[in-house]
Amino acid sequence: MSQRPRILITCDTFPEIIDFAREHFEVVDNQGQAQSTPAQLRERLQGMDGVLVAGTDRIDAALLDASPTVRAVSIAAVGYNSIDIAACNERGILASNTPGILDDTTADLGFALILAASRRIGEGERYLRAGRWKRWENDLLLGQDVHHRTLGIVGMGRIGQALARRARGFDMPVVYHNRSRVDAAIEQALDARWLAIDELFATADIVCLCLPYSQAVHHLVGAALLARMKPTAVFVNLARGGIVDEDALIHALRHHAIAAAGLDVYEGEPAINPGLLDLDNAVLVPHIGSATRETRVAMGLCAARNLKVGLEGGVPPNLINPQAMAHPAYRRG
Ligand code: 8YV
Repeated sequence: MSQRPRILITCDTFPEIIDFAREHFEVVDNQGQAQSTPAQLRERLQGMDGVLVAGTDRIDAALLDASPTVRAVSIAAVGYNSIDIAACNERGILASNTPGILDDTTADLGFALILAASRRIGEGERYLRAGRWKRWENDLLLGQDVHHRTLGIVGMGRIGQALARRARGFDMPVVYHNRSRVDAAIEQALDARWLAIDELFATADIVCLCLPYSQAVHHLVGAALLARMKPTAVFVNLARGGIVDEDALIHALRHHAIAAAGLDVYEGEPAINPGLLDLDNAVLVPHIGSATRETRVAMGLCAARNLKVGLEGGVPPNLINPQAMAHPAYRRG
């Protein structure tokens, strides 16, 4: 009988995913571990054929060299900036992700942040819980309207489009920036207008980042783009912390150069720039864009299925790097 592939699940997941994995693989499931340290990851990967990772696990060339049996890396996330794809390509290792599944859940959180930052929900709750609400005041916690305000979406992929669909219910004109314009049919359906990025920052009342991270967009949003925003504008980041120069954002918020921000992601997460913590006009949540049970289970199962197909010699449905299959180092299993 041929041996079943061995896989490592790097950290806590749901029983549905463990059950699926056990049907197909020999599994080291690591349950009870919120996260593996890099040293643990290196040790646990010894002898593994595949690995199911979370976005917090960094998969780089050195780790792959130290884990020569690994043939497939599957991330339970849409963003895969934590995986060195070029290093996977050069070693014939398949990499896959979970696109499509979390779009609506993440766009829901986007809207929650837009509303919370615009209408000062966090501030209001802190004020009330601190026992500071003594009387009705005409100008208590005045915020920014969301309805009929112009939403600027940077990154018009699946999540950006899901956000644009929600904006229609709030009667919001939508402008967007994307490296390439989306199909005219999509622009028409979403009633969305392409703008150059600096124009978008100047035009929009609410700017929301929905683009994938790459070195090319590192600190894309810094003092120059923030300076283009209106003093009443709201900034939301659903994408990756590294796209924003946090010191520049803190400066803009502290000096009320913009009205507010809603952030799900941070450059050094889970460490938070202390300057952000002092700001009353920033709504801060801990990278929970995809965090509903249904969506996280669907992401985990998708990642496990990608691994199964890849380790059986097939093309994973969400393969990121077809180049790896053409590489002499690719091992079909
Ligand atoms: C993940 C995300 O939960 O999918 C992504 O890219 O940012 C989140 O949905 C996170 O990366 C942990 O895996």
